[in-house]
Amino acid sequence: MKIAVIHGPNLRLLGRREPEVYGTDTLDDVNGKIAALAADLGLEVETFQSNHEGELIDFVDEASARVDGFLVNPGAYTHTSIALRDALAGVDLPFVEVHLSNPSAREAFRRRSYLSSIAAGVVYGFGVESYLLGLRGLAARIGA
Ligand code: CA2
Repeated sequence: MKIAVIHGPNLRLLGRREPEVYGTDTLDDVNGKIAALAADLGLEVETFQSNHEGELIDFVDEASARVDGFLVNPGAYTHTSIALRDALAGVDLPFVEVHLSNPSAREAFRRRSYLSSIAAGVVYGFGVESYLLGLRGLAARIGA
């Protein structure tokens, strides 16, 4: 089984700015922790980050031919992108939405997610552990 991890806009800044909100792990650190757990779970994993909505949508479409599910931190597109929702709905594979912070405890505009109602599950607020918990959930969901 194989999954793809998608990091949305600005997440390449991880560990370099706003550590009080997003922690001190860099994106490479996060990807390394995901890769280690994926190996334990017997999963293949590939990762993708983009600051561009269309690139994220193209990746969902292309990767859908070779993966069994997605672990997605859509960043700010969580709160704005009907197009990313449509892309994930259209490929008919399970995905888990994860966030480092708890968006519901922040500004009001972060309370709406266009993705959560079609996600297999959501994990918010545990820093890098959100990705690892989400990966475990996704693995169980795809029967890995
Ligand atoms: O908590 C999360 O994981 C978010 O998806 C992060 C997004 C934010 O727009 C969502 O509401 C919640 C922001 C990602 C920006 O990442 C940065 C990392 C370090 C420094 C600055 C931005």
